[in-house]
Amino acid sequence: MPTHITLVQGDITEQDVEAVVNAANSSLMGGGGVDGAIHRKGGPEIVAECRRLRAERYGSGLPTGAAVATTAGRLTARWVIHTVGPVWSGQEDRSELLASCHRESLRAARELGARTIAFPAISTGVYRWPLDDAARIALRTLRAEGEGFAEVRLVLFGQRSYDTFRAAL
Ligand code: AR6
Repeated sequence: MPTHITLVQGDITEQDVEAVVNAANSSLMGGGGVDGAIHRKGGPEIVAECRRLRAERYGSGLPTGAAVATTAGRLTARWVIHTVGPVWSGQEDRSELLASCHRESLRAARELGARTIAFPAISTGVYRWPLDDAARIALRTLRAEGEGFAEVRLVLFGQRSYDTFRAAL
């Protein structure tokens, strides 16, 4: 069965899915963009669990391309999957790390038994990855690896992101 991928324009914190993916940084302690919005709306339970994960498993931080799940606190979702996207580099090809974020997030969600998952456009904000390239990598990876999910949703913030992903799809 092909992966059921949907695109919506909107806010990742308002999605009625079981797992939402956070475009985090390796500290897992929060930040701006998607990360800030998720922690603000999800409340302090999320950062409390992140702090525990740091202490117990990721002393030197969550590596780029890896993913780990926590509670979703007050969000509608059941879980937040935190992943660390690569910072865009014009010199070095880091595509495999961006693909890995998508693959590892699906894996973490699958392990929890989630059937629906929503992704933001990882690395395309603070980390400056060009939207069209990020869209191709995200869609290719989700299509190839999203088997078994009832829905894999991409949540795009703003018209330009949405249009770029729509064209890539
Ligand atoms: N819902 C959906 N998409 C959003 C939302 C939202 N509420 N807010 C922003 N976007 P970014 P990154 C879009 O910067 O590039 C943080 O400080 C945004 O327009 O959130 O992976 C972390 O702590 C962009 O297209 O993530 C890290 O330090 C996309 O989401 C760093 O930023 C991703 O933008 C991670 O940078």
